[in-house]
Amino acid sequence: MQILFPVTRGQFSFLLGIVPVFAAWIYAEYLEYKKSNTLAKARHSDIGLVELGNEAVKEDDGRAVLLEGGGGGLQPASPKARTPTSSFPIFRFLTMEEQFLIDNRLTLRAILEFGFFMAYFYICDRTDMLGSSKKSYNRDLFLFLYFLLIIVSAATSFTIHHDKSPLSGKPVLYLNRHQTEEWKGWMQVLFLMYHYFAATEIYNAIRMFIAAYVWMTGFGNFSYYYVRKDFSLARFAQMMWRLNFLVLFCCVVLNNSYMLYYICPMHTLFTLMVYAALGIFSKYNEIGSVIAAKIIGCFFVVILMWEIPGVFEVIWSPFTFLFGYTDPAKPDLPRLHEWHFRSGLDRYIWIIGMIYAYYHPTVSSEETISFMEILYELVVEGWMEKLEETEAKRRIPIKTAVATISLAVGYTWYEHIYKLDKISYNKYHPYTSWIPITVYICLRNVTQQFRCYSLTLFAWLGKITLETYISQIHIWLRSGIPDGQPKLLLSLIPDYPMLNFMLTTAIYIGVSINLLVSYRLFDLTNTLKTAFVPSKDNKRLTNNIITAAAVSSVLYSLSFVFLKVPQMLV
Ligand SMILES: *[C@@H]1O[C@H](CO)[C@@H](O)[C@H](O)[C@H]1NC(C)=O
Ligand SMILES: CC(=O)N[C@H]1CO[C@H](CO)[C@@H](O)[C@@H]1O
Repeated sequence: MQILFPVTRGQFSFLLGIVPVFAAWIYAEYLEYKKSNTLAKARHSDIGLVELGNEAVKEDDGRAVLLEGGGGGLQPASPKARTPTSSFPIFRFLTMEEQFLIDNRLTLRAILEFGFFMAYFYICDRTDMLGSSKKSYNRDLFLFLYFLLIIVSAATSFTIHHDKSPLSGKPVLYLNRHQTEEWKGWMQVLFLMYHYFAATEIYNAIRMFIAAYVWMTGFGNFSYYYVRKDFSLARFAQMMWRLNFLVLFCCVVLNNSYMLYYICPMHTLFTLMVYAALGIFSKYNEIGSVIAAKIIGCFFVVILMWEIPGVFEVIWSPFTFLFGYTDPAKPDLPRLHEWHFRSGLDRYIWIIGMIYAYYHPTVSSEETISFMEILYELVVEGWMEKLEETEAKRRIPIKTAVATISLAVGYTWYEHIYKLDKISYNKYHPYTSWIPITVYICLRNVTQQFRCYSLTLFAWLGKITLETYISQIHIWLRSGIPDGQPKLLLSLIPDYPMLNFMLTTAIYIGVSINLLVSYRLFDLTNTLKTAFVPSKDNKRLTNNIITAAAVSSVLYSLSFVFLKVPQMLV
């Protein structure tokens, strides 16, 4: 195996960090094994009873640590461990405190698993151990595979949901969770296949899908923050963690820029914008005119940043280290070009998502009646209610009208906008992407029945979009060089493209699910932490952040020494 690029400091730090975790995990497994052995022995002997009692107490202690410390072992629970140094779990880790290791065995294992996947990414994309092949596009094959998946998923996972909406008890609303996840799922499949087969002819559709994701960012996050009103630091950290954890490690291990995975910075930015829009003066969110003002404010910010030439560069140039990107294939473009282009394409659609969320029935609650809501209720909800309640005879013409108008609008958009070539389409995209999204939403909920159906397979794929998006570049496709666009395919079975497609896809989906699980494990510890010690939460979070910063800088300096010294000796 040949490593194609010199090892960077980041990569070496990662290795340095993972080795002690590995050692600790082995030791923890050993301790656990020893412990269960003693327990088993104790059970078989009479004199062991006292000992058994002691063990049981210890075990309870351990559980307390787990609950209180959220598995991250963030606070000592046993009196023995309550020394000043051990308030930072990192010290307990470094001193290899036995109880700590036993309690956190599963976390250690998750970290290792994660490290293992990162190593696999590296082997696939940065060494010549596995082969690569060229992409080839065949429309027939592309459509065949896609429709095959739809048929399979319809045949095996067609589900009818009978849930009622929690607020009103009315039957399923449009845009319920199943629907948005399914929507994400089928878009994601096309998006990935577009990359795999280099289906350039559907470029405009892919732009649309990304707009739809960003729309959902606005929609989902607005609903969440509007209803839950949870603007805490913990929630914020979880959100950032969810969006950027994997991508951060991919950047370090594969020596890539953040912008190579442009979906992540883009969603992070728009999520932050929604968070800021609702978080600032959040006390007044109940007042309709405040929300209206906030939405106008969002438009204003977007117009300022993207429509006035030069402003974008001024605002973002201090962050070039983070958002800069140079494609090795196009080295002449300015560093911020990619960020400007990608974020600019979907600059408005998240606000549209917020507006839709505001008017979504689960969000607008009965107590807060503003002028806009009264208007809305009169015009749309009253109308929709009538739509559901009048007899089928009257309902059908109205629904047919809705469907016909939607189809007509959709068709007009398709003829006049979608069919444009890539460059002119991109010019219109920011201002027109709301049209097909609205058409889709209307068609998706024409009837109550339609609203209840969903394809679980797609909904399930919709849950791992972030993982599949990030890992495709390295373990399904292949970029081959740092910051390179994935122009090649990973080839495990040379000369058998379809078989290879099957195998790499299976591994790829498997890894993506595992990555999601490793997130979840961390998530779970976070949830536990928030649930069990809300008051001390922020302190721990800060502790964790400080620890993370300290550990990474120590590792980074160490790797600097390790990589420099041999060079100086030579
Ligand atoms: C907020 O948006 C991000 C990015 O799309 C998404 O991952 C997250 O689930 C959203 N949050 C909520 C609560 O919907
Ligand atoms: C036919 C029907 O009920 N369509 C509704 C689907 O959801 C959109 C979202 O706002 C409504 O506008 C439609 O009336």
